[in-house]
Amino acid sequence: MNEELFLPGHRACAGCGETIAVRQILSVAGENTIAVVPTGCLEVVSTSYPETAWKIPLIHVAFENAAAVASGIDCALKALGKRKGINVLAFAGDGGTFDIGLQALSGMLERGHNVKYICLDNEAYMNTGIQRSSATPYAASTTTSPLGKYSIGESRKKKPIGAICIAHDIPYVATATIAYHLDLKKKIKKALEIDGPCFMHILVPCPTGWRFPSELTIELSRLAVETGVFPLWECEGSDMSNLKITKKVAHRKPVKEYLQLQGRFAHVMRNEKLLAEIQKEVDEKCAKYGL
Ligand SMILES: Cc1ncc(C[n+]2csc(CCOP(=O)(O)OP(=O)(O)O)c2C)c(N)n1
Ligand code: SF4
Repeated sequence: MNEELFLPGHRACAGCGETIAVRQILSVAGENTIAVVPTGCLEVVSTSYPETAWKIPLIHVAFENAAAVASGIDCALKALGKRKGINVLAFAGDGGTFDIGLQALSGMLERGHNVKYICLDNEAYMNTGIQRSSATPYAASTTTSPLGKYSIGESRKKKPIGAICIAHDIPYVATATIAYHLDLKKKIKKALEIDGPCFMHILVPCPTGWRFPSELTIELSRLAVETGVFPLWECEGSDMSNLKITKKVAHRKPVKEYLQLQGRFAHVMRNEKLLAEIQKEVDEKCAKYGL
């Protein structure tokens, strides 16, 4: 294993999935890496001036343009004749990826830059107070999709970001989560060996926003896979039929086991109809993926 490149002493909440993911990724990428980090929890907790948790070069960029700045770094390194052996990684939240950064991401993928774009998906805008994003799952209660007399929480389904990236016909798209760290690291290694754009969608549980005890972060990231809520797969090229499941689940657990540990779904536990609806949706998705 490489030396630790994301240091302790940062200001993330205990059990933050984002910081665990960054440690796992940097242990593979190594020190010849430039990180591009837009505004969001990761940037705020790890770069409070004059301190930094990062032992690699990092550029903090605006919320919407991680992919554009990473593209520029790719071009600049090429122009300087220094492109070989340097990894350019963009680390953005789901808000910075699914929503406001989507246009820049699409441009970067279309232009074919040699950037590995990593979306750390905690399923809401956590840094500014747990507002819903287009990655927020159906029925989750957030501050802008709150549970109420006439509301079940989030009313829309999660945006299929992986399929959107695959449609750009890029070399590699994959999902991962921190409980399956070997799967995650293998995928990062594979992406880094490719000369072209890659997109990694990483589920990172957030104790504060999902409302669960800090020590359950890894347990929840495992249950997301074991229940079929977040299947682990990889896909090379634009053909969705090339999608390969990297973690087969022999006996899928009921989705209730995942939801019941999270305060944002507490109301779902009291609503059998809603729970059955969510289970049905997960079953349909798993059938589609052949899980
Ligand atoms: C153009 C713009 N709009 C809004 C903001 C305020 N803002 C800063 S961080 C953030 C939320 C970040 O959410 P996400 O990308 O999901 O990352 P997380 O904090 O959840 O890791 C928002 C809305 C901003 N900095 N710039
Ligand atoms: S709010 Fe969530 S994502 Fe942000 S630092 Fe805390 S645990 Fe991490």
